[in-house]
Amino acid sequence: MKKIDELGDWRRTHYSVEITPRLENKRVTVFGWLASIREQGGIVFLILNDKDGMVQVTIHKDRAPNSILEKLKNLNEHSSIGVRGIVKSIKKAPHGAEIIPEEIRILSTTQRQPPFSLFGGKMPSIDKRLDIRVIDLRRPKAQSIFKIRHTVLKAIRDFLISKGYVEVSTPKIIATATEGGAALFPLLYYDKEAFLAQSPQLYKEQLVIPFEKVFEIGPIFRAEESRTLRHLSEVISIDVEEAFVSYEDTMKLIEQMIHHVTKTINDKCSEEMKLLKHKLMIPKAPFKRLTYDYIIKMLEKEDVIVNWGEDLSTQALKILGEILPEFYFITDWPTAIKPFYIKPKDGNQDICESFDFMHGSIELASGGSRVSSKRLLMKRLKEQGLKPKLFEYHLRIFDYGMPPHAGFGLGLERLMMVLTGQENIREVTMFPRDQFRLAP
Ligand code: AMO
Repeated sequence: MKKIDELGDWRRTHYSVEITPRLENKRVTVFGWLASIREQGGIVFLILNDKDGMVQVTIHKDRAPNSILEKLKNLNEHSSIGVRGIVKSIKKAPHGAEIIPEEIRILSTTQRQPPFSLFGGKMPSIDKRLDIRVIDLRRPKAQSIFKIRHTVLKAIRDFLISKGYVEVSTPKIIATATEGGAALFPLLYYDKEAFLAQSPQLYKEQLVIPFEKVFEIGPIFRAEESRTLRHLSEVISIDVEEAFVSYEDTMKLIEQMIHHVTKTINDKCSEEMKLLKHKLMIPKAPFKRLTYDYIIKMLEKEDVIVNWGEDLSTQALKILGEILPEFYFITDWPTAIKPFYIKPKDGNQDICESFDFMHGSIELASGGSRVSSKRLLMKRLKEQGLKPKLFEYHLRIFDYGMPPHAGFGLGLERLMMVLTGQENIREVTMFPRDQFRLAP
């Protein structure tokens, strides 16, 4: 058994990126994981990797204390270690400085090595990486993706809060389906049947009565039967709902939000974007608004037939991705293929005040003006084969002054795919869930 040291009273004084010539001759304590050990002409170079980057620890074998030489025998890559030593400037090291160690504490050793290198080389299948996801997440590319995700979430929160939206949380164990019955996860709630929420839809609509402008960033659950590059069973949804507005206003809000998010990424994540080799343009508003009718005519010219009233097939979306490699909206969908809560158009009940917000072939969000009359909502429920009685808890609210309202739900993972140029939704999800994956 290799000997493990205690953390004891050691605490970090600096992160790797802070070890610069500015600290010349200063004593520092750093922690991290051993990324590589290399020996060259009696000098051992340790590269220590922490959440921010790399630092070099240099051991001159002829001068180093015996205790350090002893420790070297026990070190292997991926061990977590602490190093206390003196900073020396050296041009070739990361950030222009290295640490000459006085003491090393080995805080864990490794039992085995991952089946891939964290710092380049050939990658195994994504499933092999996902099996040890937190190790995979140490790869610089993954670190970049999740730093950008963190920035995106903050930018969205900041944007919505600055516009007066209140952050809410709604139940994830619910009584009825909102987005169609097939994609539901049922569960036993004490002795009753319940479901995991497919969206916060009915709750966010109700919450416009007390708060008028609300948003939620939280999980939604979809029992997707197919394994694709853009579907998961658990997704983070950015849901917005607002009283006294229509879908037109909601589309404008999305434009402003996307502008703010892309600008923030360009300002704050340029290093990460460079590492991902992805260029992100700040899109010009207004984004195109193309009606469903226009889209199916456009597809017909490309020999892709979508019969009026049908959803867009995978093939149709692929073609759209080639013609429209940008942000755009598809508006005014057939009422019959949108959920019961979407408001039919005043002059033509066959189409509704709805939109899908797209980038190329990817649907990022959908939204619309909502039905605010109880009578119409009951009619729409029946038309969609749902029982108004099951929605009694929701319908009763409409007796107390439900205002006209509109909103949208935006999938964070799909937005992240577009923002970071990833093909597989799993790359932008910390612990993806799909039909075949329930762990880790
Ligand atoms: P919708 O069902 O279109 O609308 O979902 C909204 C957005 O959520 C994301 N999304 C998914 N992402 C990955 N995997 C999935 N299985 C998945 N399912 C949904 C997509 C999608 O555009 N209540 C309405 C929204 C509203 O009208 O406010 C709703 O849920 O990005």
